[in-house]
Amino acid sequence: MTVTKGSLLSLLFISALLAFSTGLAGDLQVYPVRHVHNQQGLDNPVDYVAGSGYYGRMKVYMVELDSRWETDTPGIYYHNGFLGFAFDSTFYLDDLGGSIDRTVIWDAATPGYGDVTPENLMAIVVLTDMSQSTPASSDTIGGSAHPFDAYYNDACAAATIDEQWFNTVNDDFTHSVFLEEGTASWCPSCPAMAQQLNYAHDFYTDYPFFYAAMVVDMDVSAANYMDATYDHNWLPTTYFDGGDTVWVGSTAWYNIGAMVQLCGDRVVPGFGLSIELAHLGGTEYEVHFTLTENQGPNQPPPPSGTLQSYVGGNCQLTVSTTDPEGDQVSYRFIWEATDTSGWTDPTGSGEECSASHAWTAEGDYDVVVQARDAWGFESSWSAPATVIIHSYMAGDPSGDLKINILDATYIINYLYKGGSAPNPPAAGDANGDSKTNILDVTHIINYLYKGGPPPIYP
Ligand SMILES: [Ca+2]
Ligand SMILES: [Ca+2]
Ligand SMILES: [Ca+2]
Repeated sequence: MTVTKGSLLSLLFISALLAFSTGLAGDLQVYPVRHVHNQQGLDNPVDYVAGSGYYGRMKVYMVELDSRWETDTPGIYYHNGFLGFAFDSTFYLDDLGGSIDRTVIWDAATPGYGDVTPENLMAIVVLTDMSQSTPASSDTIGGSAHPFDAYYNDACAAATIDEQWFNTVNDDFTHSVFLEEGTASWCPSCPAMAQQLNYAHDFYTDYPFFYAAMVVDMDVSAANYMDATYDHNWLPTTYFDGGDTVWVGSTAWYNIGAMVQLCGDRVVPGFGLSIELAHLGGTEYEVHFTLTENQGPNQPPPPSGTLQSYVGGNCQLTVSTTDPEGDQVSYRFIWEATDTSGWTDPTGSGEECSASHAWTAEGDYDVVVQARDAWGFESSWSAPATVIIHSYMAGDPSGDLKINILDATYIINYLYKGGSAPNPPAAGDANGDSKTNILDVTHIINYLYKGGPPPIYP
C-alpha cells in the first residue's frame, strides 16, 4: 500500500516534518516509570477454558481529545488523554458467529473528570484475543528485561459524541489498529512522541488507527492498567495493538505509520465491531457497542449499463454483489483517476444499485466499483468496465444534443441535397453500422414515432 497523497501541500508538509524529525533521531532517551502504586490485575478476570470458541477481552477507553494534561514541554498538551474505562471484561463467543450488544453508562464524575465537555470526548472500543499470548518485552535499554505476555488486538473502533463508527476492514487492513502511549507529564523525552503520534494520526488519514495517551503520573487507573498489562517501565513506550510491536523511546511519525501498517496486516478473525457515544446530560454518557463475526461483501463484477455516451451526457451504471451474512451493501465508484464517488445508500445483498456520472472530456475511462457492508467491511475493487465518451451524441448530426425530426432532415439534406456533412461524420450514423445512409433516417424516425430503439454508437 502506498500513501496516495500527492498534493503540493502534502509534499511541503512532509518536507517540514522530515526537517523536524531529524532532530529526534539523536540518542535514545527514556526514563524509568516512577511506580507509586500497587500492581493489580483485571477487574473481572475469567480463567481461560480451552474450547473452540473465541475468548476475548473488550475494553472501552474514554479519552479526552485535547487532553487536560500538559507534557513536560510547556504549551504542548497530550491528545486522547485516557480518563478511564467505561467497560472492561473478558467474554466468550461460544462459537464464532455469536455476537455481543451492550449499552453501558459512564459517569465522568466518578473518576473525577466531571468537567470534560461532550465535544472533547471520544470512546474507543478495543477487542483483544485472550486465547493466545506471545512473549514480549521492552528490554531494549541497558539489558534490563521487562517481559510481559502480549495479547494482540483483533479489532477497534472509536466514536465521538453522537457518532457511530466501525472497525475498518479493507484490502490494506485486516482491522483497525490501536496504540497505547505509555507516558508521563514530567518526562523530558515524552513530548516528542506525543507530537509525532498526533502528526501520524493527522497525516495517515487512510490508515484506520486510534491511540490513547496513558499518562501514568496523572491518572492512577492508567498507571495500574499499564503495570498490569505491560509491566510498563520506560517512558515513553508505545504499545502497538496490545504489544504486537513495542516501541521504547520516541520515533518519527512515518515510522509510526509503518508500524501501524504492519499491525494492520496481521491475520485476524473478521469481526464487525461498532461503537456509538451519546451524552445523557450532566456528567453521564452512554456507550453502545456491538460485536459479531463478519466477512466483507464479495468482490462485485464490473459495472454494466451505459458504456458509451457523449461529453456531458449522463451514464447510468448498475452493479450488484452479495454479502456472506446477507448484510445491506453500499457501493462507491472510481469514475476517473481522481474522482471517487461517495457511498451509495444501502441496498439489500444481491439487489441492483445504480449510479450515474457525466464526463467532461472525450476518451476511454476505466470505471471500477467497490462494495461495503453494514459493518464497514470493504470488498476488493471490481475489474474495470470501460466507458467510451464521444465528442458527439449518437443520432444527433445537428449537434444540439437533442434527437428530433431535424436530425432526420439533416441526414436527408446531406445525402440527397448537397447539405453539409455531420460533424463528426459518425454523428449521422444513428444505427451504429459505421455508415451513414437512409437506414439512419429510418432508425431516427422509428425511435421518435414508433417506439424503436434509441440511436446507438458504433
Ligand atoms: Ca458482512
Ligand atoms: Ca439534434
Ligand atoms: Ca448507419
